[in-house]
Amino acid sequence: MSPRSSAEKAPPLRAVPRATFAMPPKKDQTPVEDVGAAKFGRVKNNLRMGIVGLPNVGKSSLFNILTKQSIAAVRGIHRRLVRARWDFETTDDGREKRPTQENYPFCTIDPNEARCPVPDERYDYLCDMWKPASEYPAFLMVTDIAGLVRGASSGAGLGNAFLSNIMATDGIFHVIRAFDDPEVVHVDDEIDPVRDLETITAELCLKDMETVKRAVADEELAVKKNPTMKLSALFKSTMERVQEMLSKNLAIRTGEWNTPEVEMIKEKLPTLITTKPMIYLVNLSKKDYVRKKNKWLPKIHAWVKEHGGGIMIPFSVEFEQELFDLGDDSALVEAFYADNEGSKSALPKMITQGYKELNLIYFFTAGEKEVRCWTVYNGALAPQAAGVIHSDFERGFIKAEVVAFDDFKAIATKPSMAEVKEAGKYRQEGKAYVVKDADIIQFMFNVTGKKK
Ligand SMILES: Nc1nc2c(ncn2[C@@H]2O[C@H](COP(=O)(O)OP(=O)(O)OP(=O)(O)O)[C@@H](O)[C@H]2O)c(=O)[nH]1
Ligand SMILES: [Mg+2]
Repeated sequence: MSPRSSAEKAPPLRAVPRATFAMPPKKDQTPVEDVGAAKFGRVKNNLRMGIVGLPNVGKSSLFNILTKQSIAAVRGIHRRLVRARWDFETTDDGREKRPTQENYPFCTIDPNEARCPVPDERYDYLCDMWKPASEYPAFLMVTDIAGLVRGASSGAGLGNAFLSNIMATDGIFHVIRAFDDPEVVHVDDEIDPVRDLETITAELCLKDMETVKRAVADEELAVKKNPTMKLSALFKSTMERVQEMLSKNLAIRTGEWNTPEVEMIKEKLPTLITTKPMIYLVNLSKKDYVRKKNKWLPKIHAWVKEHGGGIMIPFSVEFEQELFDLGDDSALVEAFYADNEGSKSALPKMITQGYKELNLIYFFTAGEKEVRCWTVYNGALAPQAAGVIHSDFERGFIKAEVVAFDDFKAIATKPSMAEVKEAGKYRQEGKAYVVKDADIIQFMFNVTGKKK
């Protein structure tokens, strides 16, 4: 049987949207660096970020905007695709039928979970080039979590329930309130984002401390029961260091750990919260966001730096909401930008950074039928990447035909690989190939081989 290619045998897929967000400035194609806490992360392709913070800081408001944005992006692409092929459906009285939220259930998985399209101009470029029948961007999964209060680790508020929700995520968007509004009560009365950072960090560290203590007790019990076993020096030293950091309110991800220690933490303490990557989102008033000034920003920045560093993204629920409410009327949007010193939405940056912190990348498949982003963890080998499309592709993997997006863009003038092949940029890669971000790939596979 002759080998088949992934383009011939892709499973049936539905048309999904392309992000309509503005793109941040394009960076050069340097390899993705190994980011922060990624070393503690799970090696999985569907990872999620959870929105965490004190009550009333704007978590659900942010989540709702992200969800509405995603639905709007879906609508936009739907309309574009449909228009390209046949007239847009109209209602009995001749008005254009608007796709409704119910048509796009995949944006909101449940009331607390959204799939946010990852904005990427490379993907847009491929869609514009191929004009495929269906388009499928990469998505970042985001979960809204209820507010955490002081004492949550010992059961205050909904306490442990929140913390177990956080445990189930792979990365954290930590929302911090730096907007003042007498109408919106602060749990601790006064606005003080640095105190809030301390409160949340302390709760997360306390919860982790509980996890470590339990793990140590379990291990000691196992040794007691089985005299042939003994606590390894690595176990003891790692657990001691973990406890030492937590007792000082320091997140485990910010420590310097060697590979055996990382492995030990992953094996014995898989549910730690403070190993997860964290992005700090500072919710400002619209006024402060636009003028890029707020008295707390330098203090928050200093705190983050002292606590192991991390990405801090200022944003404003108020600004995002107003911008979103303008819809896709470009004249109104331009006027809004002009009125607000050219400030743009911070949501695209949140999504792309979230994706990056989770150590995820995507490769493309591109053809007339479909242009699609496929998410893999950074470091995935070609057969594993093939397996994301279909398990047969991984089982029967023969080779991957690969061109880097930048090479394709520089060479191809039409939706075909012919020019790229001629220029010698169409590579044949085998099982040991590590997939790179934005590779355009076609897999060759043969499934007649025995199941391994
Ligand atoms: N003025 C102002 N109000 C905001 C802003 N962000 C959120 N709010 C208001 O703050 C209140 C609480 O916002 P939510 O988004 O529900 O807060 P939350 O963090 O999800 O709160 P919990 O779910 O209780 O933990 C709402 O009345 C929002 O309208 C903002 O940027 N400026
Ligand atoms: Mg909420």
